[in-house]
Amino acid sequence: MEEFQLPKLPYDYAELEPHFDEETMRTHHQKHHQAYTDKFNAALKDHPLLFQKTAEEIITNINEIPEEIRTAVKNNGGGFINHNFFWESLSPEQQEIPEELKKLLEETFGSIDEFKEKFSEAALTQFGSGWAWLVLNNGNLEIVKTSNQDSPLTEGKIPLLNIDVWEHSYYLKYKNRRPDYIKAFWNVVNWEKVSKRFLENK
Ligand code: MN3
Repeated sequence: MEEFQLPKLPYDYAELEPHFDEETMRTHHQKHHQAYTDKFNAALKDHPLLFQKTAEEIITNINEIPEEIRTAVKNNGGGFINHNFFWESLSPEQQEIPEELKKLLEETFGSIDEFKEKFSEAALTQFGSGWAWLVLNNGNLEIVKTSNQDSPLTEGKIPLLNIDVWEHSYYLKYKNRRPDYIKAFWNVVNWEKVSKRFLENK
């Protein structure tokens, strides 16, 4: 039985400074993400066959998970994959949006600025804890929000980019200023990765 493991970050904790601070990155990864990983494994331990699936497969088909562990798996397995996805969506290097994705973003939202505005608005207006996402839904780009650790995968949508708007992702540096954290996010988006996900799933 191979348990799910907290992945290493593809950059150092301090590398996203000054946008995302080192202490937040370290706590977010080593404490919060580790806790989701541990609780996800704990929820699955009496159902060892589930360890043969990927975490994404488990969350995509959450309604097939035994009822007695479904909520724990949804919350902690969701937390596990949403954070994996978030870390990989970030980069210390400022990146341009690759051409094909850029074109579709412009066609869909009017301009890159309008896309960023709408995505930021979704992140800002997610009430309480949750995430904002850019997804592919039947080949169309859409901005969606999810509560808690829910994933668009459960609704059959393909995630391309996400932002964590749980307070633990910004409170140490930005206190209650979620808008400043969202603004900072645009400096650390890994557009190469977002584009790769888009090209693989379009
Ligand atoms: Mn988080």
